[in-house]
Amino acid sequence: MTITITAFERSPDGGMGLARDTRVRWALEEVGQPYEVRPVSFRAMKEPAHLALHPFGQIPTYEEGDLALFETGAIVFHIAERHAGLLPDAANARARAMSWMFAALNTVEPPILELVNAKILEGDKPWSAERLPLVQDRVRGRLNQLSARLGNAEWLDGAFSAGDLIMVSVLLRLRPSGTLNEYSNLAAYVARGEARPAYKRAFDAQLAQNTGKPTASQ
Ligand SMILES: N[C@@H](CCC(=O)N[C@@H](CS)C(=O)NCC(=O)O)C(=O)O
Repeated sequence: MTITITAFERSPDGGMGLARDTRVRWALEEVGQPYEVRPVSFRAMKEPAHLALHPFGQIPTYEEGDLALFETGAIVFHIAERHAGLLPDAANARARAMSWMFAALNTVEPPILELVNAKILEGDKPWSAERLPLVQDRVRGRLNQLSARLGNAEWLDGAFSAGDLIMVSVLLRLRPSGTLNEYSNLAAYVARGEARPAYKRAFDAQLAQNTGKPTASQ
């Protein structure tokens, strides 16, 4: 059955891979599932046809036969459940990998998004300079904890899993700020994620879509 995802027609990041379709593409590449992409404009995202798929008018969405999903956590989990390669077989290890997926989305991503918003959406407000250090401290608080837990390990809990896929995707959003480089183990962790062939294919595909240029692997 054909899998179709939606992505920005033109991502605001110009193809840096920070839009959330990249994590879904990455998951599909990891498990070797082909997929099609339906690009949507900002206007189309808020129109009834797209709102029927995504109640909040966002990307990405995922369609497969009768099934339509939104929210990257749910989409990646669905992919990981149905195909080998992203969740361990052992029940407890599987549950722990899911803990990391939720931790990435619920505990690590919110302060990172707050930082992104503080810079992009609130940077011109008179109180912005005063607030920014507080937001940055909240991000560093989480990164300190994550860095301490990861230590010298390659991945968060044994073999690479959907938990790492989401965590690396979330941390990548920090790259433009330079904050990631303050944590050498986290920077190396993200680099390991980016070095995975499946990530590279996903990244190249979204870049090609955003620039209109095919990449070396296409
Ligand atoms: N929690 C959602 C967030 C989705 C989201 O914020 N998507 C962004 C692109 S990365 C979007 O569509 N932004 C445009 C908008 O909200 O109007 C998920 O993980 O899927």
